[in-house]
This record gives sequence, structure tokens and C-alpha cells, in this order.
Amino acid sequence: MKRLLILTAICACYASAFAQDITTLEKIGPVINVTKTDKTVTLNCQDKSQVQLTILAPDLVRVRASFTKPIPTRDHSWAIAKQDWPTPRWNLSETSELITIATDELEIVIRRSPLLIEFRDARTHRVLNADERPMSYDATGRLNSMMFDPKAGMFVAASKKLGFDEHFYGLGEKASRLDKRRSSFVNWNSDTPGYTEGKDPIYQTIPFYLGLQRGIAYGIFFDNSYRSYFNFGQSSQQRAWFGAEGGEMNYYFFYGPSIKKILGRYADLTGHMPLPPMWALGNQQSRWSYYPETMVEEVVNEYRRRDLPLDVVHLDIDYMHGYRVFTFDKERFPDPKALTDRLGRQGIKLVTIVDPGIKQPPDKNERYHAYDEGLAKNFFQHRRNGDLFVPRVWPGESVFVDYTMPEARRWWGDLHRGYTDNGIAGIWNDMNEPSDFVDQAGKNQLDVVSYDDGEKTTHAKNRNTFALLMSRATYEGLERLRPDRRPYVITRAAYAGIQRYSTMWTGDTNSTWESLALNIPMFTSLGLSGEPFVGSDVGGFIGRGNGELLVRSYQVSFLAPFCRNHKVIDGYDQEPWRFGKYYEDIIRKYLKLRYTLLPFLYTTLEESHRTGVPLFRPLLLNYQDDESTYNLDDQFMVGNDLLVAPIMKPDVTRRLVYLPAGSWYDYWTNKKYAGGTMISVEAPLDTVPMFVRAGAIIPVGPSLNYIGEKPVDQITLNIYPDDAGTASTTLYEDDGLTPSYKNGVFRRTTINFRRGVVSVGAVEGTYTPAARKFNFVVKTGTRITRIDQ
Ligand code: MIG
Repeated sequence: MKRLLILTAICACYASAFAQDITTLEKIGPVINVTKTDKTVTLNCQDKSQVQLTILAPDLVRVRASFTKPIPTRDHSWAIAKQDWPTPRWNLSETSELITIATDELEIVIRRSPLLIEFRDARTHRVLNADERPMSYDATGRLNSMMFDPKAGMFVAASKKLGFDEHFYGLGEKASRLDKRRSSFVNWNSDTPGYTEGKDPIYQTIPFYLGLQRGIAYGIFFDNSYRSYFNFGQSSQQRAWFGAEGGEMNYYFFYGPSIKKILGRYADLTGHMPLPPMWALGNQQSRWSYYPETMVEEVVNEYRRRDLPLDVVHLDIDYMHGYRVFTFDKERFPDPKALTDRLGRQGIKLVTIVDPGIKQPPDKNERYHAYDEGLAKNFFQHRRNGDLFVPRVWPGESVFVDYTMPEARRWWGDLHRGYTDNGIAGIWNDMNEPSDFVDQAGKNQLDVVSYDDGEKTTHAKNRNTFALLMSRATYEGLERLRPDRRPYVITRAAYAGIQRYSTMWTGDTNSTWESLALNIPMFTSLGLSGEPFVGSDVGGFIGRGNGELLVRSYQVSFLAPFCRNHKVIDGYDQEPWRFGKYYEDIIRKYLKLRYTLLPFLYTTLEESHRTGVPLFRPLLLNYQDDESTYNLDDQFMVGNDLLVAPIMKPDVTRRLVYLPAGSWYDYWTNKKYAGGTMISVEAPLDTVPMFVRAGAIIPVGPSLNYIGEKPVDQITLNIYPDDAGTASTTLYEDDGLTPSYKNGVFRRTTINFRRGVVSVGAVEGTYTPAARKFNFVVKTGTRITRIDQ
């Protein structure tokens, strides 16, 4: 009953959130004078407001506004990775009506009265994005329905003209379709088990979106961690707006025109994803929870006995002593080091879950190092009145660490020695919205104060960045504890910038077809929001599921960066063999295919690291000029070369597949198709329709039971020539384990094919792979007449 009441309260406040009417807000301006430094233009307004534009790059401009008062000197964001940008060439010109800032790529035209900002292409002068009304604020507090807090300040908003045929993408993890046009969203990190399409908010906040109109893209990153709103013309033909219940109007405008270029800039600004260890691309198995240790070994033995590849097993919350993080249950896991050693000999890595809640021991005499030390050092969150903040989570009454304190982050990171000393290979951060069983909406936490660089800000500001900082503490801890190994962290909640520290999964999905259908739009949207390493519980988390659903689910996830089967505690078992041999055989086929495709997947993952362009892509990312791809979210691509069109409905064995311009090869039959059209293909349960772009070379390795099982002594380069008879690729290799790739210890090998002649170009990087042989296979049957090395 109590739970029901809480739920009703949550729904009521979400409903009111959608009613935010920004047309009633006060407007900024007009401009009375302009000042300039080497990088910035400051507009001083009649109402004492200030607007500051900072030119960071020819295609990147930051807009900050402060309403009725000067821009504060403190300027800090947990999301930003790069602060020092070399000043690009730009100039300022003024007339009595307009202020114009021009870079080599952007022209920003600012009307003085009313204060309206317009972004244009510097060459064509075409308008990319324009204010629909001046930036606005709410001095009355009426839009801060949930959390009015004197520290938070006012509701702030920016409103943009809605393009007649403008499409919207990104916004991180949303339970919605790919194109966000005509939808609205809220960001307030929330634990939402069993979410379905339309549920909002869910776990993460990535306030970054892309606008695309007639092939031309821009991006906007609204770097504000308060509860925020994005409305892409849901209830208006005129405007797309964004706003937040506090903090600054502070956004970055990115110009493409290509989305790939924007994603590169976004990665420069908020951080590039480091490479995880290569085994993170291996198959992973989890459930809530495998225990005791013999059960873990049974799962592994079953995998090996059935010839199913596996690299990682996850331990969920029951491995701990009464849900105390940084401990092991003595009976269930008497000797974790011996266990990880034994598993290590079978090629298996163990990942443990770590929640933010530190148990407050009910018995005052109990000594629990994480609680005792944190309390002594004053690292836990407090309410404004000085009381310790004590939420209820799995361990019962618990406390949370104030991760805004650098010393607290360091301490938290160091606590992981308890895992690394036991051979634990990676850390899974859950419940970090942060979830509180008695207060899922976070209402009772609004007076929780965080240190925040001495600013002592409240939950309203710090909720959405809590997981980012927890993951950061974890990542940096692992880096210190094992400097010669790449950290592997998985998180549920996040804020922009998370890719620097952690990979992610999409939380508590359902074992239903509807939930499966959300995989592709969610993975691709996350990729368009700077989070390349994503995945979802294969088979779905909650509910019973069945063999057909599990197979179809693997036919999506076998090419997702994170491929992990996971199940709720009371759910029906769904390891690959649980529904019988027929389904298991098909799953084996796809898991083995994933492993042979590793050279291709790893090459594409490194591209994500370097360029910010995700591995798992919507078609529009590769075919930005093709409007048929703008709302296409039941197909995806891996890198530039592989197109996959899974089945996400029961009893369906045939589907339509859209092939963009160019030629395509059916992966299974090598049959060639002309693109730019829709084709109908057979998709019996054992087949996921898959096509290779003509012009691609796909590197494949040996079949493996786990990564590192044997030396990769042969790489087959499957050549799919285009209509001109050419194809090319660049293969990326490194040691897969250490951070030395950051210092150039990798090898990049360019391979070209032209009418029967293969040329292996000069290599880049200082890594020397073990002796391996290249085999070249031309899928058209063309004979190779020469190989130039
Ligand atoms: O309240 O640790 O999303 O993957 O199995 C549930 C138990 C807590 C939620 C995670 C899920 C995990 C579960 N956790």
C-alpha cells in the first residue's frame, strides 16, 4: 500500500513535469553593450543579465547566461574533460541591431533587442539553429515544483525554432525510439525496474542532442546537472526547448555538418572512451545471484562442456557478507583468490557488483571497515542540519559517500584493493541513481548537501552526477591499484562524461518482445550521445522469457559491445542451454561468430575510442544524406561495414531490410544486392539477416573459447569488392590488456584490394604482434593475382 502511494506520488510529479510552460517565463535582455577578450564575447543586458559566448573551436561555441546578475566566476563541470582549447580564428562585428561572430565554420548572429541568437553556416549562411524567443528564467519558483531550493536558483530555459523537417537524436539513455522529434523528456536519474517504452526518466542523464535537417547536423550539450527537460516540439509547432530547475543556462553548440564530426568534438570536450581490456568484448554471464562458489564453477563448466565461449562471470549482491560492499560472504566464497585463480585457468574473469550504499551496522559493536573509516574521515553525505543521511537500500540502513570530495573518491577507489587482491577483474556499479527504497523520487534527499568544491550544493544539483563521480572513483582506483591493466567498470546511472570512466548497460529490462525492440534505438541513441560501450541484459531481466526470445535477443547483442546474459533473482533460468538443444545450438553459432569477428569488432571499438563515433550505429550515422534512415531503428550497423536487421517479434521468419545506396553482400550467401532500396529476406530462427557493404574488408580471427585462449596466428581478410572492384580496411591490433596503446604501442595496418591485387600498406605504431598469417579471400570468387607487402 505504502509502495503504491509512493508510486502515485512519483507519477503525479512526472505528469506535472510535462506541463512546464516556458512561454510564461521572464525573458533575458536586451543587450546594451558588448565586451570582448581573445576567446569570449560578453553581452551586458538591460536587466543586468549577462550572456557569454566562448569560441572554443571553429565548430564549437559555448553559450553561458546569467539572469539579472553577472556570470559567476566559479565555472566548474564534472562532465568537461578539456578546458584549454587553442583559440581559433574568429572575428566580431557590430551594427546597431546585430552582433556577428564569425569563425571559419560558424556565423553567429545575435539580435540585440530582443536578444536572439542564430547559428549559421559561415560559408552558405544557411541558418542551422535559431532562438525562438530570448533565453528565459522563472524568478517565481513555480516551475521548481519538486525541489525549490535557494541554492539551486531559478528555472532556466532556451527555446529554439523547430524545423519543419528537423529530426532529433541522442539524449543518452531513453526508453524511446531513435528519432526524438515530437517527444519530450526529463532527466532525473531514477531506478526504474521493468521500464517499458515511454517510461521517463530512467537511469541516466546525458543532456546532449543532435538536430538533423536535410542532411545537415548540429549538436547541443546543455551542461546542467539539475533536473532538466527537453521538449522537441512535443506540444508546439514552433519550438524545441530545453531547461532545468536551477543552475546556469550553459550550453555548447556544435556544428557538423556531419554527425561523425560532432561526435568527435563532443568526445574532445567530455572525454574519449579509453579502451577497456579486450576480454570485455568477450561473452559474459550473470544472474542475481550465482552462489556459492561451486555454483559459479558449475556455470563455467557447463559453458566449457557445451562448447559455448565465455570470458566473464558476474557476482551479484549475494556474494557479500550481508550486502556489505568490499566484503565476501565467508561461507559462500571462503577463498575468493583461490576461486579467481581456478577460474583464471579456465580463461574466466570475475566481476563483482558494488553498490553505493554502505551498511550502517545495526550493532554498534560491529566493526566494518568501510563504514568505520568513512565515518571517521567524514566522507559520508549529510543533511543540511548536520544529520548523517541514511537511505535504505539492500544492506538496510546505509550511508552514501560524498564523491564530490577528492579525498573521498580516492579512499573509495583504494577500498577496491579488497577486490583486486582477490583477482577480481572488473567492477559493476549498480543502484547509483542513487536508488533509495523508501524515496525513489529523491524527494526526501533534497536537503542532502555535497561538498562540491566548497560550494556545499544540494541533491538538486548532485543527484544526476552521483554515478559519474562514483564510477570515476572506481576507475581511478583500479588504475592506481593495477597501473599496468586497463580498468573495466560497468555502471547503471550516469551523467555526460561517463565514457571516460565506465561502460554501461540498460538496467532492468523485461523478458518481452517489446523490451527487445527497444535495444536497437537505445544502443544507437547512447552511441549518438558519446557512450559507445553499451549493452542490455541478453534475454531480458524480469519475467519468464522463452527460447525464441532468447535467440532473437542474442541476434541483437552478439554484436553489441557489452554482451551479457543476466536475470533477476526470481526469474526463470536463461543461460544459453536452458531452453534445450535447438536454441542452444543457434546461440552457440552467434557467440562463436562474435568471437571470430573480434578483429573487426576490436578495430571498430578502437575507432570509437579515437574518434568518438560509436561501434553500434544507426544507419543514419553512415548515411546522413539518406532520409530513409532518419527514423529507422529496427536495423543497425557495426562500424561502416556490417548491416544487421534482426527479428524482434515472435513467430516471424521473414522481414524487410533497407539497404542504403551502394552494393551489399548477404553475409550468409554472398549474394550481391543493389542498395537504395528495401528488400525482403528470409530470417528463420537460426538466421539474422546480415549484409556487408561492398568495398569492405572484414578481418576475422580463429574460433575461441575465450580471449587469449590461443595466439591469433591467422587473420582472414574477407574481401567484398565494390562495383569498381576495390575494397579496403585498416586493421587495429594491440596487446588488449595494458594502457600502453595510449603511448603508441599498437599496430594499424592498411590493406587495399584492387582488381585482384592486394596491397598491405606501411604499418603505423610500435606494437609487434605475435607472428600471424594473413589469408585473403575474395567473396566474389575473384582470383588474387598478387599480394604486395
Ligand atoms: O534492486 O543487485 O539492475 O542487474 O541484478 C535491484 C540486484 C538491484 C538491479 C540491477 C540488476 C541486479 C539487481 N539490482
